[in-house]
Amino acid sequence: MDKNWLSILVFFFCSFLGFSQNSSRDLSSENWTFKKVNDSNWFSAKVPGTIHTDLFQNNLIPDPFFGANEKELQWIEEEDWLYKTDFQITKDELENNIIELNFDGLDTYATVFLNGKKVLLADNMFRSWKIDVKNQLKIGKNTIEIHFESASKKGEEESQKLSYTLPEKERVFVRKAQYHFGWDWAPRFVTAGIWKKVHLKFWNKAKIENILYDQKLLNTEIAKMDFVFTVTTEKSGKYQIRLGEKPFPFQLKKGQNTVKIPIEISNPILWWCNGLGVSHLYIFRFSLEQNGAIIDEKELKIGLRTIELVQENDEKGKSFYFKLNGKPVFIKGANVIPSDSFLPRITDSTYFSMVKEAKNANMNMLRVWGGGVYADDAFYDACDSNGILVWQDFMFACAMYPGDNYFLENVKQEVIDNVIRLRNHPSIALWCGNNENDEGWHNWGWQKQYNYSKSDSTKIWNDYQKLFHQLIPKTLDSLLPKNENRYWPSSPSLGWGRKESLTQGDVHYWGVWWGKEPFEIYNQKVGRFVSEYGFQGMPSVETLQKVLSKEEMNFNSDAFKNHQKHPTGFETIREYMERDFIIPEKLEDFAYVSQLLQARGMKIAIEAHRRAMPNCMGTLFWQLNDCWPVTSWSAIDYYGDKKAFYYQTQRSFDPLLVHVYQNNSEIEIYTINDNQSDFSGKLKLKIIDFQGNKLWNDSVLVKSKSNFSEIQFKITETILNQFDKKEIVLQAEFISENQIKEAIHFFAKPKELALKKPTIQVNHIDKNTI
Ligand code: BMA
Repeated sequence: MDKNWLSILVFFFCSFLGFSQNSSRDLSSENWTFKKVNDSNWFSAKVPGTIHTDLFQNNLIPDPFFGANEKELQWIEEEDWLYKTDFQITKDELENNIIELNFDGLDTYATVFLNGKKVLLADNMFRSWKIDVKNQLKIGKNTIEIHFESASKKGEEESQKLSYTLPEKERVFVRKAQYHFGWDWAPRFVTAGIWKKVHLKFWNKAKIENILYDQKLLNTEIAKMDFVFTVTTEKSGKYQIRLGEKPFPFQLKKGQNTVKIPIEISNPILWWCNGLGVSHLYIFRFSLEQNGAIIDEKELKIGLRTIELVQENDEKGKSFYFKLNGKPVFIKGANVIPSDSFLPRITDSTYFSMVKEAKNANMNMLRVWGGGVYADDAFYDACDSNGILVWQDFMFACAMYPGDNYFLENVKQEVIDNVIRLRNHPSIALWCGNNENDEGWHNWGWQKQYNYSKSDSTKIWNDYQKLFHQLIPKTLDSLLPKNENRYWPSSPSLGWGRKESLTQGDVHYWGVWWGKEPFEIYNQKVGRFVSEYGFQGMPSVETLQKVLSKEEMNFNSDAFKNHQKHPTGFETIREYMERDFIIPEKLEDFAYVSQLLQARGMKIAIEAHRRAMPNCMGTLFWQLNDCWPVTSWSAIDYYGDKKAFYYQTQRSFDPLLVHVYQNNSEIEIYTINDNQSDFSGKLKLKIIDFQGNKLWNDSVLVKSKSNFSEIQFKITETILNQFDKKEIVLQAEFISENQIKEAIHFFAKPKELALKKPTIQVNHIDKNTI
C-alpha cells in the first residue's frame, strides 16, 4: 500500500479510538450570573469581568469613574460575591481521557464548586489554575459556582496574625494587583471576579505542557538552539515531535517527560530593538504526533538575539547598561501601569496601541511596573514585533511583604506560572524583584513610623531577603537558561537621596516633584540608568469633561479633587508653574499650561540623560499611561489622548538628536546619535528675534558618531551678550543625508519672554477645519 494511504488510514483509526487532537472549549461565553452572597437576585455577568463592571452594567451602581462616585462605592470591597454558570457537556466530550478545568485568572480569594463539590481554593490573582474534573462532570447540564471573599477583609485578617504592622497594611498580604488598593494616580477599587478566561481542555494520550527556548550559540554564521519540551503522557510509547517536515522521534514514559530538539539556522537574521534594526521573528510550529495523528500543537515566535546587563567597575562607580547582540544600547522608554482599574476592559488592541505609541515615540523599552499586573500575552507579542524591550518587575511595590512559608510558596507558583508564560519572548530584557521596596525600607522612615523593635526590623528585613534575594532568583535559576537569567532584586537599587545612586545601579530620581527641586537639577543629578522620574500634567479638559459635570469643573469640587490622587498634586504643579510660566486663571488654560510645564521639565530630564551617555545609559520616564481619567505623570491619558509631553518625548527620543545645552554662560550644541551608523552633515545655527530678523548665524561641517553624544559647537558668552535674552530664539539644524533635525532654544523662561500679542484671525470652515 502507498505510504500516504497507510498514514491516512492510521489517522482515521486513531481518531475512531478517541486519540483525536487535543481541544479546548471556552466557558467564558456561557451565561454567567452573579449576586451578593446573601442576596437572592441573580444578575447577568460578563466573563472575564469584575464585580464593579458587572454592577455597573446592570445599573446597580453609577459609573465608578464619574465624579466622586469612588467614595460611595467602597462598600463593594467589603462584600462576598457569587458567580455562577450552567454549561452542557456532550457524550463525546466526556469520553476524552482527561478533562481539565482551567482558570487563567481569578481575582483573588475564590472557592470554586463544580456540581456542588468544592474543586479549588484560589488565593492569588497572578496565578493560573488547572483542575482535573473528568470525574466531576456529567453528560448534560453542569454548574460552576465561584464564591469570592472580600480581599481587603482577608488581607486585614492576615495582617492581624503578625505582632507588627507591615507598611501598607492589608494590601501586602493579598496577591492581587496592588494599585487596586489606591495609588497616587489610581482610585481605590478592590475589585473581585473572574478576570481572565475560563476554559475546558480535553486531551488524550499526551499533551505539550510548555516549551523552553534555549539559545546555545548565536553569531552571523550560525544560530544553535534547543527547544526543551515538557510533555505529559497518559501511556508510555513512541511519539514524535514534528517541526515542518522534520520528525523527531521519542520514547516517552507515562507522566511528565522532558525532551530536547536541537535546531540550527545558518546565516541567522538577528532580532533588533526599535531604532537599531528589524525585529525579525522566526515562527516555529511544532506538533506532537503518534502513529501519524496529531495530538497537540504549539507555535513559538522566536527572536534571535543576545542581551547582557553590563555592570563593570569604572572611574565613576559601576556601569549599568544593556548590550543587545553585543552592542551597547542607550535605553529610551517609559514605565507602564495597567491601562484600566478594571483589568478585563484592557483588550489586546489596548496593548497593541500602547506599544505602537511607544515605538512611534522612538522608545526601545517599557518597564512593567510592580504595582500592577503581569501583562497579557498581547503586550509581549506587540513588544516582540515592534522591538520594544521589556523590563519586567515582579508584582510587589512600595512596601514590605510577609515571609511565611505559605506566602513564599504562593509567590513561587506565581513566578513559575508567569516566567514559563513569558520567558521565550525576545523582548524580555530584565526580571526585577520589586518596585521601591528596598528604597522604602532604607529611606522612607518606616522603622520609626511603625515603631519597630530591633527584632521586628530584623525579621522584616530577613523576610525581604528570603523573597527577593533567595526565593525569586532561585526559582528563576530553575526556569531560565543561564544566558537569559538577568535578575535585579529591586528598582531602584538605591534611594535618590544617596549619592551612590548616581554612580551605580538604577535610580528613580524624584528630587524633582517629590523633592521640589528645579527642573534644571536634572542636568546635574544624572544616574547610570534612570528608571523613573516624572512630573504631572493635567489631561485635556475634554477628558475631564467625560467624568465631571459642568458644576464640578473647578479646583474646589470634591469630584475634581478626586481625580488628583497625589496629596499635594495641584500645589506642586502650581509651584513649578509659577517658576516658569504666567499662571493662567481659566481652568482650560491652566490644564494646557500644565502640559507645557510637564513637557518642559521632561525635555530637560530626557536630554540631560542622553547627553550624559555613555555614563548614563538609560532613561525610563514615569509614566506612559493611565488607569482612569486623572491628573497624573502620564504622557497619554486614559482615553488615549496624548499630552504635550508625549510629543516632546517623540522629539527628545529622536535617534539623531540636536540638543542645545546652556552650560553656565555658554551654549553648547550637541548631536546625540543612537543609530548604528555615523552621520555627516552641516550644523546650521541662527539666532533670530521674535519678528524673524536674523541677528547672528554660523555653520560648521560635523560628524555625529554612532552611539555617541558630543559637543559640536559652542556659542560664546561674547556673542550672546550682544542680545537681550528675552527677545531671541536659537534655531539649530543638522542637515545630513536628506534629513534635517532641528532644535529650538529660548534663552529665558517662558514667562520672561518678551512675546508680542500676535494678530491672528481664525475662520471656522467646518467642524474639523479652521
Ligand atoms: C514612583 C512609582 C509609583 C508612584 C510614582 C509617582 O516611584 O513607583 O509608586 O506612583 O512614583 O509618585
